[in-house]
Amino acid sequence: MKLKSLVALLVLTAAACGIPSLATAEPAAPRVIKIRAGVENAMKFDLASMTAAPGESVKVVLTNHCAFPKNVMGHNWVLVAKGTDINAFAAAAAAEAANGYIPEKQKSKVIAVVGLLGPNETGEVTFQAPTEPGEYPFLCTFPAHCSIGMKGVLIVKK
Ligand SMILES: [Cu+2]
Repeated sequence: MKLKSLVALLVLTAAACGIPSLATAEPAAPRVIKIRAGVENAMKFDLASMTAAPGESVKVVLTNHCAFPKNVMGHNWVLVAKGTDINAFAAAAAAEAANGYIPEKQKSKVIAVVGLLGPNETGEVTFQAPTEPGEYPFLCTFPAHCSIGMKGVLIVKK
């Protein structure tokens, strides 16, 4: 009895102080989307299209199945703003190995990145899908991979 009233008092106090209860403070767990890169050493992702609701919390987990060393055939995953010219983006990225192939001057177009991975490495990124519906391209920015087809699209729709 005493414990119950103590708990009730604490809950009331928390509410009075504007402290959110645990249930509302806990953010929703992100939805996990697994992508495999470089299966059978092909320069592509095994997922060319994915969908998300506007503002949805998403976790992309990228695994590199390619056998070649990172500096020879690394793979990353870069999600960019709607309307980005990905060929121009990839061309600019190719010269920026020191930045993990993220073009410094086009950083503002980047929504989410899983950094460059070597063989059998896994990386992840958690982000909020854009709130504006539309098609958001993603690509691998390792030199030449995008032009060979290592790209896809995130479709944001209600
Ligand atoms: Cu790649």
